[in-house]
Amino acid sequence: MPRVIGHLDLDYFYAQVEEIENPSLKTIPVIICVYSHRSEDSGVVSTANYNARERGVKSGMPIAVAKRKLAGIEAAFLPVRQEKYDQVSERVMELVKPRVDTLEQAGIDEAFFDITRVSRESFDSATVVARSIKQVILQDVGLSCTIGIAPNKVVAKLASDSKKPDGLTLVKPEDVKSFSSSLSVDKLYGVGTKTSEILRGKEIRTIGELATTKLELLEELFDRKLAQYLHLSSNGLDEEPVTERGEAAQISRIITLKQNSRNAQEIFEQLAPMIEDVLKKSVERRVGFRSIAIIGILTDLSIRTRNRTLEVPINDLHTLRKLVYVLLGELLDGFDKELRRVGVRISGFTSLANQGSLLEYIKP
Ligand code: DGT
Ligand code: CA
Ligand code: CA
Repeated sequence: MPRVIGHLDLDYFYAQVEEIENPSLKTIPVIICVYSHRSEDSGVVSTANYNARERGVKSGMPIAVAKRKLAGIEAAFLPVRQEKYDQVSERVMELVKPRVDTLEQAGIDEAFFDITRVSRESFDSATVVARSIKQVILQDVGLSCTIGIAPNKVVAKLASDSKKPDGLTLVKPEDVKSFSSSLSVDKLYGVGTKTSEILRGKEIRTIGELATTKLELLEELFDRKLAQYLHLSSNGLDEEPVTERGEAAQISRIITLKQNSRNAQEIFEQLAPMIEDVLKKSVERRVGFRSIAIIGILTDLSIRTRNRTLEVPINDLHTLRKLVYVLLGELLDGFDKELRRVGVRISGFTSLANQGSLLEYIKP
């Protein structure tokens, strides 16, 4: 059955969130930094607005290099505010969900959606749906985003990547081949530097070249699953469903304490309903999780976290409560100030239905 699938990606996400909170930033380079706290400028650029990108600033670049590129220019270097971006992300997903058949969050600022039914299989109605999604996100949270619409996830992602920011690109079934054939192979969802290097070794640079490469050759270069995926996806074929399962990258709840405190028992009592809450959400999604974090906001508003990643996923309240209690103790050991707010976050989800998914298997 033909499908109508979308991929939505928020534009320069962390930096844009800072811009909407403080509009005076819109006219200057904004660089969101992950400080490693080893020395003043040690750390890397998480993302930057387009003003900064035009001056050569890129994600992953050392902060010191970005500073050099912007020497003499008024620019804002801001620390990552994860909790804030998580909240905005959650809100965006809430806005999109009722407008689509199925929503699958694929990262903090992106999601796949299936609109086969709401668009009645028509790419013209799909345009209307996509515009309304862009509109509601802009009106409600103030963010611009980019959407790609295509017959499947792989091509929808190629479509959204093809024109940013504030893009809307439709690739109808009959245009899939002409749209993708000249694109570089590393644009394919799941193809990282390692895979594309191996392909380059065989003079396969574009998706079109990959599409005409014999499956047997690909099977000599890669394991079978990856070879098949490369063969099909380069030919514009992808049956991967949009699933709500494995939805968000993380689930978190945070509260403000009735009064500032550093008494573990007292804090834990107030945190307990939040622990139950995140667990309930993971149960609803039918996922287990491997990472557990506790987040503390101190009286001076600085943020501290402690986390633990387990070998095996868990999904029971008893274990989660025990771990959170241990983490809370470790968190409090790290400073002498009182806590003002405290939260719990789980991530590293794995499906309990345990259906092996190709795209899970080859994480980009
Ligand atoms: P875009 O989509 O090109 O307009 O720009 P972004 O910033 O939304 O980029 P995207 O979608 O790849 O990533 C979403 C957010 O994830 C981004 O706002 C910050 C964070 N992020 C992306 N790349 C990196 C990275 O290399 N390091 C760190 N720490 N964070 C990153
Ligand atoms: Ca983005
Ligand atoms: Ca993204």
